[in-house]
Amino acid sequence: MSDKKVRVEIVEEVALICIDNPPVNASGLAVRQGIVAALEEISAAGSIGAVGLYCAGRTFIAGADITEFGKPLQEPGLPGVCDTLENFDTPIVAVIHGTALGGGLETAMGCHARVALPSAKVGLPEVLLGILPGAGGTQRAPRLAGIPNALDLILSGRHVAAQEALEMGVIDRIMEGTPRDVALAAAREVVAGTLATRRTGTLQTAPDDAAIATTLAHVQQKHPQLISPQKCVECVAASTGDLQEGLAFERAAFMECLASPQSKALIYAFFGERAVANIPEKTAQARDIGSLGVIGGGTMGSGISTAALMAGLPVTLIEVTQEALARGVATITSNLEGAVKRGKMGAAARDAALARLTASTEMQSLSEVDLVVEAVFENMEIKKEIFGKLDGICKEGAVLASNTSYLDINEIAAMTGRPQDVLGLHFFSPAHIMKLLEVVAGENTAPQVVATGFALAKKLRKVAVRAGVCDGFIGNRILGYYLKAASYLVLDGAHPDQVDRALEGFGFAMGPHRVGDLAGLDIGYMTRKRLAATRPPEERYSGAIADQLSENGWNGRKSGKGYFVYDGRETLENPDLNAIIAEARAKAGITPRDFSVAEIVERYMTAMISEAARVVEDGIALRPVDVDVVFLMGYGFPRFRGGPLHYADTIGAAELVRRIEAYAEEDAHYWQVPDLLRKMAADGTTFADLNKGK
Ligand code: 3H9
Repeated sequence: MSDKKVRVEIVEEVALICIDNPPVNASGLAVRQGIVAALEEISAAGSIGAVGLYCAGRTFIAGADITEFGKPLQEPGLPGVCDTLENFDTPIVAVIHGTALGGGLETAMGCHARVALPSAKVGLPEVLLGILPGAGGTQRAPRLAGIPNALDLILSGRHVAAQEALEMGVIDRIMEGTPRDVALAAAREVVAGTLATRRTGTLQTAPDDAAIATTLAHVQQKHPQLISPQKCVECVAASTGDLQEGLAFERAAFMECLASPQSKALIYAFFGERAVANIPEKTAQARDIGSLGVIGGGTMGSGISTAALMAGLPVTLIEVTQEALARGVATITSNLEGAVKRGKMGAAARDAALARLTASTEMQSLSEVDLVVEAVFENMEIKKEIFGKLDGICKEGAVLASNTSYLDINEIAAMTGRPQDVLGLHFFSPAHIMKLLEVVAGENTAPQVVATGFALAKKLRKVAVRAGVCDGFIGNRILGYYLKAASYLVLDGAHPDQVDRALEGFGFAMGPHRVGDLAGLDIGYMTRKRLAATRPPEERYSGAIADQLSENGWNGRKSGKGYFVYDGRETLENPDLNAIIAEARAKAGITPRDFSVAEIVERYMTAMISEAARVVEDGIALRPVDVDVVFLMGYGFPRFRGGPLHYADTIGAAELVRRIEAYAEEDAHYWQVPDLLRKMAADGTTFADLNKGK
């Protein structure tokens, strides 16, 4: 087998081009050069009637090689390769298997016909990386599929199944077989005249000013801060005229997006989600997980059960009473129903998932399961009792996990005679939807058990991040710290609505007070009570306003009232809130002052970054990127800012130290410069350097 990334095979009157660049056939320099060389070779061979272009391995081209972005472009560039394909004298048919994404689909659209295997998918996901299809995609997709379909593909970035792509006009035919066999058969059909070919660039895009105007308005309203969605619409609008002009317009827009901090952050996030799998335990052999036990049928337990059932695992759900068990089963059923409605599964798959569920009030039913997740409420004594029992019930080698979001895994593990089998699996609510899983390694957790946590996450289609033991692990520990900053802002003079709006303007989906109302203010209330005894006397109390809301029974959305009042889908002002705030300020002897939007964002973000730096410094997170992924996937951090520590690099350690020292003049207990940040400021390192192990 040749080690060339692009190979040519001549079979009688047709030529086959095979791209072979594992793992995903990204079109890096060698692939681009190889395609051009392959076309030259085919030209030189003469008397070829048609060319079939396909890929080896698991997928068609997954796009441009993202690792080349930011480096000087080496010719030939992908736009030029697509033009060369389109202008080639002999018709070329692209054969798509796996996924043809971004530059991959653009390559296929540069060919003269497209055939897909039934299981193939196509998409233009560039917008998710803060860029746009920059190799002719914004010009060729509307020519093939019309403006509305092209806008849908380019702005959603979704993967479209072959059948839908056929209906859209993006592909021409669906054929079964191996990619090579289909390429050969399709090329022969081109020669025989039974598969039509044409140059995409010669087609005319039908103008659709209404679709352009509506989409532009929608994009500006939904993503006001994002550059690339708006540029995508402008490029598609430019596809109704001359092809070369449209391509030049697209090129300029692409380069502008690529140079933006937004695309750098989004590309960082893409690689970050994969980098977190690089853990010390990655070479350990994960244990086989063929079945799951879940203790607790509340929101979390039911969500975890749903996720496992949807992934094809049998689940045994345990509750203390028949009534609680019935409630858990009802929640799981309704979760699965929701998945059917969202198109995530069909009715038959839902029925099969439910058939995999066993419900029991006997812990003994867990004796044969491979992994147990305890998901009862946050009470150390109850958890300890459960783990003590599990130790006596579960088979040897079973993995015993707690879904605690704060508590000490080592203390829980110590209740068993097998602490090496115990770890934390911290799911995020709703657990069948949220993609984040914190895998918490205790001091005695065996490497295979940590690896098993990661393997389970993969099975459940979640992104696992490794965390060490501390109160709140990575995410909730940092959250607990910066929520105090938000409370101090309100105590000192800002209004909760003003704080929320400032942070929503920064890019958070919701400000902290709206999130608090959504999650339930009673959670924070109970946590403050739990930690009251450990609060140092010099700490300024931040919970006075939230305490009063909870004590009034106003726990947020579920009670119709919290920081805001909820009337159906409407969020209104809470008319009693100002009096509560005034009373708390008066009690603490505070004269309120004004805060600008910039100062609110600055203080809140500096607090988040400080604690995130300490989490890295303490080794709770392996690297800064682990913190970033937790925040992007679990805490609604704006993806286009890359995560708190990627964002921190845009400010710089020296400026962050300066800010913290200035704030410390008001409150030297809360605002302390993390050692790591001070060191970084002194030696000029960045969090990006730490990610690279520098
Ligand atoms: C583009 O095309 C721009 C053009 O319009 C214009 C140009 C001028 N490049 O995800 P996986 C790596 S922008 C480089 O775990 P899966 C990935 O990091 C591009 N590397 O596999 C990982 O490495 P590692 C538009 C890439 O089976 C390994 O491959 N395209 C690229 O779960 C396996 O990946 C996209 O945005 C790449 N393009 O999923 C598609 N793609 O093993 C991006 C992947 O070291 N890719 N890698 O961690 C994907 O969505 C998924 O990778 C895919 C496979 C669905 C293809």
